[in-house]
Amino acid sequence: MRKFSKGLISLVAVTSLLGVTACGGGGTSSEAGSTAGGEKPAAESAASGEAVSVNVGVVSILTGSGAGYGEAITNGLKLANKEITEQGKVKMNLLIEDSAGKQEQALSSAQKLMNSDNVSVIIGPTLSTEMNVVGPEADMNGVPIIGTSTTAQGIPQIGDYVFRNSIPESMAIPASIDAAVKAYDVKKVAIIYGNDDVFTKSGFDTMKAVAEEKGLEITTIEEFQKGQADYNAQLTKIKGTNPDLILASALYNEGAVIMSQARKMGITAPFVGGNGFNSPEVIKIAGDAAEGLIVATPWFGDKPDEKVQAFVEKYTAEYGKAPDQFAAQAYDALYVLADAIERAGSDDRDAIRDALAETKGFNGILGEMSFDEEGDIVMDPTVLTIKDGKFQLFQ
Ligand code: 1QQ
Repeated sequence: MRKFSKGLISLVAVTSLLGVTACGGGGTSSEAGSTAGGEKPAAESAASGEAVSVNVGVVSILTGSGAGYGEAITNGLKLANKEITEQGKVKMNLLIEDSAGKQEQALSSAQKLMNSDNVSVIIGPTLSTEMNVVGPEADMNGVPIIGTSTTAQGIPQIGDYVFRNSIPESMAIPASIDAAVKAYDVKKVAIIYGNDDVFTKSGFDTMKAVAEEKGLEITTIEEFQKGQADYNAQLTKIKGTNPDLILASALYNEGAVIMSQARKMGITAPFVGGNGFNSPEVIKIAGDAAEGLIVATPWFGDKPDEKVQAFVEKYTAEYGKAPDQFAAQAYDALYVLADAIERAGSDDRDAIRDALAETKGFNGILGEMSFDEEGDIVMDPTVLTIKDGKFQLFQ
């Protein structure tokens, strides 16, 4: 890991943006947004008029239990890449590898991309559990890596080459608990979480901290493992403590089954879920039992915003279904990367890393985003609920 502060670089970028604006020249905009920067290489590539060509590795879940996330992510990336290629300034060759949601496979996929395919940058992997092993390896090799769905605490802090454009659980969960507590006059909460996954554990830490901060009584804390099919023991315990609200930190497979079994047992308390629940797969698996789930997310597909609606239309036409949060985050991430590559003006790994770190005020379909000094994203979440089989604004 090379030690230099992402923050210091960002500061330089702001200064440089002011400089560019004051001169009225150059600029560093792409169709999806503009950021600070405007270093020499971008000027060179603009002058030559040639598209910068870059090999981009993608590590995503294409098979196995989290494939719904990976399908949305790779769809979002492919759509963005098609548009970016047509714009003619950056040409990205996406090399997509399956991680199957497993640490070892994610690591070997990333190693192949870095060492054999010689990619300049990696998008992914899908899970924080995977990023915890892939991130340090990419950082050690000096390969910039962008998580588009990794939301556990500490991901960008892995190293200077590690970024994400997904909002952390620590930003999403306080918003959703806050809204639920106000709406349902909550005094007592039960918590259930997966104890063998980096993301679900991190979500649990935040849920517990927020509940304590708000002075809520935690009636019980229940744990489960990935792939578990029967939650009778945990739910019986929860039911017995009669909570006003259930906080669940789970990926969609386990989360949807938990909701479904809870409703069958006659538990009526509303659920608050973390990022793992922000998928239409929850509705597909849990059906009516998914109704009333409360989540916070930077993505809302019904937002009356021209850019959002154009994306929804294009995505739906291409894939025959509406995009979810994971598709939207991946789509924005590729535009952020294209913008950085354009400013870097080359496929050099360090130049791309530095340009990424300079990203400020990028205006994408998720709204305006910046990386903070540690490479974490700064953005406002929206609180949604599942109503009539659809994610809608929670109000
Ligand atoms: C993480 C997550 C998951 C929900 C990604 C699919 O946020 O593992 O960090």
